[in-house]
Amino acid sequence: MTHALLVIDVQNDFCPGGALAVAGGDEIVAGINAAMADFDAVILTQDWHPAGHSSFASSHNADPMSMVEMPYGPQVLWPDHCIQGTQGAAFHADLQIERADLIIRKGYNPAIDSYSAFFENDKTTPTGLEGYLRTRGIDTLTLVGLATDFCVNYSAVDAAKLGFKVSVNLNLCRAIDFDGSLTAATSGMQDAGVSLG
Ligand code: VGL
Ligand code: ZN
Repeated sequence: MTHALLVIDVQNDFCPGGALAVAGGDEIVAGINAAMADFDAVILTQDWHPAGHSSFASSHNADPMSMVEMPYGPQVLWPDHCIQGTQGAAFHADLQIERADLIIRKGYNPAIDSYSAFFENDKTTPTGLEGYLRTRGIDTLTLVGLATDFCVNYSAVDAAKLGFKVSVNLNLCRAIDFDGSLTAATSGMQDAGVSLG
């Protein structure tokens, strides 16, 4: 077994004071740093949107947290966040990014959002992470980070569907919890065979 820690989107915009702040988002950083030594590999994801991204409410003259129908399905419209090169897109200053073997960016395609670390929201365009994991012989993943009900959830479910053995350490995650999203995510992960701890 080769076991990687997959750290999802621990970025300033998802922490208190950020553009899409997740309550308690900064509380998990010390625990994630401490966990890194227990794994064969550490991989970070970074939400990385161009200005004017199609997932931004401001691009549709709509209210943040409203819904829109995209060619690939329904999409939540978010406040502008994690814009490439900004402080909001940077990792939390205390996160030990020097320990990462790989940093994978997602959400850079202006027309498609990407919650999952494996596929964009069209569910078909790969990010390349699967190939990286397989060529390194990584077969087991533990996910931590932000947000439990969006990027952690989508990444965990895709990883399980791809045949990886997947667990989510919920103590080292925090949720947006919008409109029932956390309850839906929890049952979706369980149905996909993700172990929740
Ligand atoms: C995320 C909403 C929009 C996340 C990213 O990291 O969970 N959520 N972009
Ligand atoms: Zn995003």
